[in-house]
Amino acid sequence: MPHDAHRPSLRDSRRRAGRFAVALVLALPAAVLATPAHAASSCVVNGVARTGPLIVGTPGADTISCSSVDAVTLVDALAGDDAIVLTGLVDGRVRAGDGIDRVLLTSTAELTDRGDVDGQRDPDRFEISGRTFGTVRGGQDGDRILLLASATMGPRTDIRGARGPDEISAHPSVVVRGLVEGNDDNDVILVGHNAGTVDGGPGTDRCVVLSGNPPLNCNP
Ligand SMILES: [Ca+2]
Ligand SMILES: [Ca+2]
Ligand SMILES: [Ca+2]
Repeated sequence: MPHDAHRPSLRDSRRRAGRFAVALVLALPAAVLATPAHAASSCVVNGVARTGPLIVGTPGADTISCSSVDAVTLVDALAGDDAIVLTGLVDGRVRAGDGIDRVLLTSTAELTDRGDVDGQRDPDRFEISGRTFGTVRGGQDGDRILLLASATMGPRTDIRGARGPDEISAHPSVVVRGLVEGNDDNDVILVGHNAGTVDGGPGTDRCVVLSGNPPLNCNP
């Protein structure tokens, strides 16, 4: 039958198409592997370029700026009153160490949900303008964490004053998502719209929430 005569060639072309699809799928992982998932860590410590996985300051006052901190990198400013400026993706950990530190997360920065920034000992100051989807901890002592107008938060954002009487203050245009928590001691928390959780924690805390979910564990 004439139809039968056509069948083998149709089967052949289908088989060829199938082999091509298999080849394409097999080729994909190699192409994906050839492209790095993210850029390597890139910081400048007191004017000297540094890369991961361990980027350390000195026991004195350092100036550290990072355009990328990958997931396996620890940036540790050590003691001294350090200035840390984060301008790009922060997927790893940043520790300010002892001393009165200043940490800037600029408008071009993104702290991922794995990223972790800790002021550690002494009263530190954080100025946050970027996308903040990970953890920011004031550390010991009375810290000041400021979320400026362009800052954004996500469901896994975790901003904690930790120990000491802290102030966490968000610009009214910032929508709070995730968690803002004062933790121990008498904290002050000032936010605009709360779509997440604002929690004073232990102590006599003063919380001002303009709209959204009411704060927890705060004194009126
Ligand atoms: Ca230092
Ligand atoms: Ca510190
Ligand atoms: Ca508290």
